[in-house]
Amino acid sequence: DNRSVKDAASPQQVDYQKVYNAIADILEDENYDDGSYGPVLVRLAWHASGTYDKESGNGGSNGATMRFAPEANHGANAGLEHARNRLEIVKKKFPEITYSDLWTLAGVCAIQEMGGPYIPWRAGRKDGNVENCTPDGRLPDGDKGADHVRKIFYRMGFNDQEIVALSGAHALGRCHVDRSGFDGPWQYAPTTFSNEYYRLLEDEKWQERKWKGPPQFENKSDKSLMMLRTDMALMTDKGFRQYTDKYAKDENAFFSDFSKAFSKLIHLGVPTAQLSEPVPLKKIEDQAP
Ligand code: DDH
Repeated sequence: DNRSVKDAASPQQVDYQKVYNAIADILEDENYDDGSYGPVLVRLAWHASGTYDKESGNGGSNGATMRFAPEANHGANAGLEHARNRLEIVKKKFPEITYSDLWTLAGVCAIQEMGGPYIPWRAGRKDGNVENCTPDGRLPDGDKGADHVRKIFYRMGFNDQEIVALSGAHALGRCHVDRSGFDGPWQYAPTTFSNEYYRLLEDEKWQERKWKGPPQFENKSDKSLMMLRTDMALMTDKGFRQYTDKYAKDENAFFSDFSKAFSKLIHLGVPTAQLSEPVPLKKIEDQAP
């Protein structure tokens, strides 16, 4: 009886703008963190995609393998259950969408709704199974330097300019002691997408924080902001610094480069033949009332 083997809906059957709007609806929650699930949804899209390895071609957002225990339990993914659980509300309303499309679409929605640029997104990712989980260690560690950052991102196929552009996502959200061990936000308005991250990197004085936790930096002026060692590398490494300078001065250049690099990230490893044309996904504020 092949009626029990239900084919996944073809990408055309889903109204992605409706899914987008449903995600936009569940971003805010005054009882969660800084009042928004936006930042953790962006981190979910990034960690689902950033496992890509260009040599073997495995990893990446196709598969949504973070649903399974080995990958869900990787240290780098601590706390992402908050994002995955929140998105169950949307998955229940739109069971036809795959998790891998939903998680990447949620990242796009969160960035756009928090004031970021439009991000081109294509549908068509398929969900995999537990055998497709990637080995631990593919995502970056915050307590390391420029060499480590390059090794991790070159493996995905990114260059120095794209690395610096992608890192601007740290305008959003914060570190949580019970997730990564690190503590605090990178900027004063952590639910607003902007180039503040680069500006603060360059304009604040940063010193090592003296505490029992892992090595991180704090701003001298009021000690309420943080930078990881990997963030500091974007200022101290010559190859990275030219782009940090550029994005600190020119938010339009940052938005444009971030949009391209983030779009590349969330399609890594997805066979082109599987993907739809880019789906126009309007911000709520740009939709007719
Ligand atoms: Fe990140 N990130 N990230 N990050 N990230 C953390 C939080 C967030 C690194 C380490 C951490 C990217 C790159 C790097 C976001 C997006 C992106 C936390 C704190 C650590 C640690 C987690 C916690 O405790 O909750 C390192 C290292 C790198 C690196 O490049 C070397 C990139 C490329 C992105 C992206 O989206 C393109 C976001 C958003 C958050 C905030 C999450 C939250 O819950 O808030």
